[in-house]
Amino acid sequence: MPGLRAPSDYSNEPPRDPCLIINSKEPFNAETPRSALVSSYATPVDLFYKRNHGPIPLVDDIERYCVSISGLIKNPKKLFMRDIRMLPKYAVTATLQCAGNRRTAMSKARAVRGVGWDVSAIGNAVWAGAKLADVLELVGIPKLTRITQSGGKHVEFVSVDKCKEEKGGPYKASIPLSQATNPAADVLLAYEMNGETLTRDHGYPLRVIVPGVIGARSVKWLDYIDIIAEECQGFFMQMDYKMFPPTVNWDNIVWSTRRPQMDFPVQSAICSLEDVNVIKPGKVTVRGYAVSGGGRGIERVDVSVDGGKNWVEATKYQKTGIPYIADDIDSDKWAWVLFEATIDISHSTEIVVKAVDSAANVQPETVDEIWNLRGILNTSWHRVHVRVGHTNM
Ligand SMILES: Nc1nc2c(c(=O)[nH]1)N[C@H]1C(S)=C(S)[C@@H](COP(=O)(O)O)O[C@H]1N2
Ligand SMILES: [Mo]
Repeated sequence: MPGLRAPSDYSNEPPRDPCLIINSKEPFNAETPRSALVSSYATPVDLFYKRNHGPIPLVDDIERYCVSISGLIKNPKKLFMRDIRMLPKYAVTATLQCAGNRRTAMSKARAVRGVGWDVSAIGNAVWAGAKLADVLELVGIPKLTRITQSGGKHVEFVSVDKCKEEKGGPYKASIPLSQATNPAADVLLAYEMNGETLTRDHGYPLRVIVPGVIGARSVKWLDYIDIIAEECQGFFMQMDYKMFPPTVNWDNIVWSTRRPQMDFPVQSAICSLEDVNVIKPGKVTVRGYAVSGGGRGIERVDVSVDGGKNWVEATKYQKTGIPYIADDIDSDKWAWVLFEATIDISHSTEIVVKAVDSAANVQPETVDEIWNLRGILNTSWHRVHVRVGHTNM
């Protein structure tokens, strides 16, 4: 691993913003405060959630850093940063969401295993770098290839970080070759986030961004790429990040019966309010985010002020002053929409949000029907409680 090194302890961690809400220190897992999450369309890098499985890698010498591409291809190659920077640079606005987002709420229904997260294991950023489809062309794989002549069907991304789940080995994941070689899928080898060089926490010097797919497949600190016949057999593909039915528990689980989760489902959350709030009676503006996977836009965001009996439609936007329309030429298809609804509140109640995506997929009403032992993909209606208090009390 020339130029890129993984420490075996936590004495070399980067500095971090004190406003982050820390869910675990080692490895470092932290999320954005709710109110900060929706104060900008692109999430500031310092406040963007950080999801790690080991100590943060270091670059000793960026000149020596390179990514090797080998496996089931004829001409393996080593690519240095200058080779990757020589390719056309694309900027893709994409929301990254951890499959464990909103896990804490799911664990309240029934215990689950995993790091607890509130509603901010998600962020939206402008990622810039080379398209993976262009990179793979450099090693002789044409655009829109499903299988290489030597039988390669998946693209595996391997990092250097030491993860205990991998028994001290590196984090890895794969995506299908057909997606990797499809320029329209916008899979990037990114070296910039929001116009600046990637920071160590987010994968410096180079990371994968797989838009529309759970965060776990966007491998940080890329070391090498392997073209393989079957999907990656790593822990995070085969023993984690799979959606099991509520009947499966730790005694009867058979991991091989389910596929690794890829696209994320439709999701939304209220961010301008905490779980329990005391407010004055009158007008309240409710703000939050809504996003779906696979490049599906958001068709509608519904807000209820009576626990889900009656609904009003929220206003959606991506750019200020331009109304958002799903699948419109101006919409960022991989990115979230922010929403806003001003409602009148006269008594204590429950405010609820749910979104509908462009394929008319909806969110489930409660966690019960989607509960799973790893606590992933909690996309149930998001609810907050408001208690109306009077100032002269
Ligand atoms: N090398 C490496 N890549 C990784 C991870 C990791 O622990 N190691 N975590 C994954 C998970 S589960 C998520 S949700 C995203 C988080 O990216 P972020 O920390 O930039 O927000 O990175 C993914 N890529
Ligand atoms: Mo994740």
